[in-house]
Amino acid sequence: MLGTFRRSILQKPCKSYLDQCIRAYLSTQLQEPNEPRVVTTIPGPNSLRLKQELDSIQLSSAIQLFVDYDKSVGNYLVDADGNAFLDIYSQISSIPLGYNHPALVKAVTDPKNLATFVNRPALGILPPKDFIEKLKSALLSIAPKGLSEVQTMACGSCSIENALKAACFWYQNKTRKGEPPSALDLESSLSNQTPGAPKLSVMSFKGGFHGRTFGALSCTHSKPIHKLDVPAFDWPIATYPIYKYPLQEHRVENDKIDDHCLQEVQSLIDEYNQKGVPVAALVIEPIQGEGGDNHGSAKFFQGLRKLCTKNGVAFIIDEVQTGGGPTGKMWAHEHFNLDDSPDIVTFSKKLQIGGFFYKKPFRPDQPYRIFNTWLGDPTKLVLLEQVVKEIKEQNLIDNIAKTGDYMLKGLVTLQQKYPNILLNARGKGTFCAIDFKTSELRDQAIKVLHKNGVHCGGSGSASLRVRTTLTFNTTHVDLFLNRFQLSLKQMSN
Ligand code: PSZ
Repeated sequence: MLGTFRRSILQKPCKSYLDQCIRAYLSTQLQEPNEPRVVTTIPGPNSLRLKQELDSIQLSSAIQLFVDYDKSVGNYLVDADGNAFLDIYSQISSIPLGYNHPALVKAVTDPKNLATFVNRPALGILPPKDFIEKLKSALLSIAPKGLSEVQTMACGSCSIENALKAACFWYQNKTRKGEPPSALDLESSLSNQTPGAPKLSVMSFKGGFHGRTFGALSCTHSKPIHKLDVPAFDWPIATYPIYKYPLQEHRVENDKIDDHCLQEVQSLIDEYNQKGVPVAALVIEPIQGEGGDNHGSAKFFQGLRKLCTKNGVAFIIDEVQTGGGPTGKMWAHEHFNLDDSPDIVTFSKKLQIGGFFYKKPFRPDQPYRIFNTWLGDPTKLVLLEQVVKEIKEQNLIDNIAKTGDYMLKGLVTLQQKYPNILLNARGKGTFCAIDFKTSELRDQAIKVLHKNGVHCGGSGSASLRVRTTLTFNTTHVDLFLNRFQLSLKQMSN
């Protein structure tokens, strides 16, 4: 595909400046290498030098590597020192097709998209004339069942922020029985007082991650460093089920864990209602991505849907990390066979643009209630349109379901070979993880894997997480498992 496209452009006579740019860019494109290539210590000298330089401008201690994005291709990330890593982390799960995918290069270099890239509009007031067409082809064509409307946003955190606001509007509209807000409501809201700024709460879950902005941060409970020194809402925090693995050997115990967690949700709703801070919304990840790859069962999510309906609570599923195919379905909550859809589903990452799908009653009743300058970015819809086309034409979700099954089997085999180091292999699609006996071992494994040419990351306190693109295939899995086994062997010596 890359080859055909590149050839077709390179063989044409070079007409315009844009043509020249495209040619120059495409002539630098590489094919995926056959395997990782590590030529320096990790991080290499160039990464270290750049990191030092950056540190004179800003805190740079989270930087792992500086990247050569011109040379990175497909599932291979090439760093500033020329090391080519097999990338099983894909920019914290946010690369859908791989680096420099030809369909995206083509869209960006297509003159008909030029004005979209040059002129960033304020989407809420002056959207481009093809905005509806783009929303339909890029977003509504993959909307979760039952959710007919969509609002775009710039990132995951602001999608959560605005989804929470939409839920509060909906809740207060019910409380007012559809009547317009009173003069007192309006006036008191300005000084953060009731009734205009009502005492409402949002339930979230231990270990959950929903972003770092102020409201979202009150729903985030994965690491103290995210929350330290920031005032937080006193909102209910329920227990996310943490199962015993392998699941099939612990059905009865895990079933009880689900029952216990669901009972706790109902008790917290009752408690906060009694306190006069009713629960307007419940927000949860289908798989806790940052908190350690914790998987809730279908039964648990079915129970939550019922409890939310019964108690008049908005049911928000945060698919910022799971949405867009990595679990082997477009939306991870499709694994749960819910009787009724969630009320709101948030997205970002693999979908390139942030936002949320919602049921009609969650549409704000007046303009400017969900609003900001950009409300996303239509250039990301241009990219997403191509991503969705590629997902459909290349059956990428099926690819991930199959590749993921193959990967999980491999992880289980490694876990059996290294029972003193590994446990709890789990996953849906290629959204897989495996635990280490200690967080030190996990951190060491990530370093050794890098030395062996695999770019990866952790989640929770002792998990290695796999977050591939949608083009990851069984050949990539073999390479990863091979390097993982080598790393485990080196760690055991
Ligand atoms: O450390 C961080 O800030 C990270 S590491 C991974 C994320 C954030 N994920 C973002 C995320 C998410 O996984 C879920 C389930 N919900 C919301 C967010 C926030 O999205 P962003 O980062 O786009 O604001």
